[in-house]
Amino acid sequence: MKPESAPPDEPVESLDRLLRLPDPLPPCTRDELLGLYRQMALIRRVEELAAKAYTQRKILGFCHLYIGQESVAVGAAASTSDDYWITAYRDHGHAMAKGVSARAMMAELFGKRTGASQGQGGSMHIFDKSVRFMGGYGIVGAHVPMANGIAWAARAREEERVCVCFFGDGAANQGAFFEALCLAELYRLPVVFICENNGYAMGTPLHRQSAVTDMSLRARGVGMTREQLAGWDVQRVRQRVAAARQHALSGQGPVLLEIVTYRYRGHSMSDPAKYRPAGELEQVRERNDPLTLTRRDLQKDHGLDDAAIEAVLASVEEEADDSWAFAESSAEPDPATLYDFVYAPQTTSLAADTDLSAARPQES
Ligand SMILES: Cc1ncc(C[n+]2csc(CCOP(=O)(O)OP(=O)(O)O)c2C)c(N)n1
Ligand SMILES: [Mg+2]
Repeated sequence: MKPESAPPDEPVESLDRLLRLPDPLPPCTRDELLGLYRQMALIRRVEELAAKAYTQRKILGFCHLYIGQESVAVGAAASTSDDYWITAYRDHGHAMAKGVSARAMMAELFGKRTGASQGQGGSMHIFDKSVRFMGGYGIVGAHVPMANGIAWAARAREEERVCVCFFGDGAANQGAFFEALCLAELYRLPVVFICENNGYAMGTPLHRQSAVTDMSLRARGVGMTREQLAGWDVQRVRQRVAAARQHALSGQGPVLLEIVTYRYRGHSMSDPAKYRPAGELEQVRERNDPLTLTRRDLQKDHGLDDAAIEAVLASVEEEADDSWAFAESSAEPDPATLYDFVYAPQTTSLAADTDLSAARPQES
């Protein structure tokens, strides 16, 4: 028998391999969908408060908001909650969808000791190994090869887990991205690559970065299975990420999903986003807002009334306000710990570092 890491013998028979698996999950129950709605609303509210805190200089440094894209991270989390995730600097929504609390998120943004990364990472470097959230990274495309390493380790440990790797449309034009895709397919690594195509890389629209604007086509050159889908519908994202996960775990190789979405704010807090064509944002928000669409589904398909939805939103408001108070009252990190997390502790075996439960700092 060939070792698992050996390349396939047969050449790829077709250059265009579409993800043919049907939706694997039963439709969301009422409570599941309400849970997804609440999570999206919480991410949005925490980020709205983060924007306010930023203008008050309670949050310093870079801060890239995810508002508008919530259905991608929340839909993906609904089918990969126990898998590994890695992402770029626009990471607040991913971290929270994967299980980082509003408190740990806000405290990290405020640079406090109780934050997910103990106040030493900040907005772009949220990390929580206890929920297998392997971090946000600031160098565009640089984390994509790391997804291969995580997936390789998961397979070597015989875990039934994939690595879900999120990146932007801009990152899909970066060299490390191509190299990572090439090797991931060659070694049939269990990775679900998710290109969140939000139409812009900083101020540059997609059609001015790349002659090809269907980013899922990046898969063809390496023989990878692909699919492009609209990302506004959280239930659709949940199903298609589940299908991609199933494919990747079956040993048939990784999948590249391009999920089309839109960011409502500028690239970062310092970008007024003057480059958008007039009316574009308003039109997307009107037609495709993930929260509005999910609210509509809850009312139409599950009979929820306005009062039930408003009650959920009130509890979200309370939790987000609480995260601000928690962050504000938390202590700063001890300056003596400044260099503590620059290098990982040395380990000698793959298995030595697998106790995830102890990794998380306590919120107190
Ligand atoms: C290697 C590298 N080049 C340039 C930058 C500056 N930069 C930061 S974000 C960004 C745009 C990336 O856009 P995209 O991948 O679409 O992600 P989005 O911000 O839309 O989520 C650029 C060019 C960087 N951080 N790293
Ligand atoms: Mg982008």
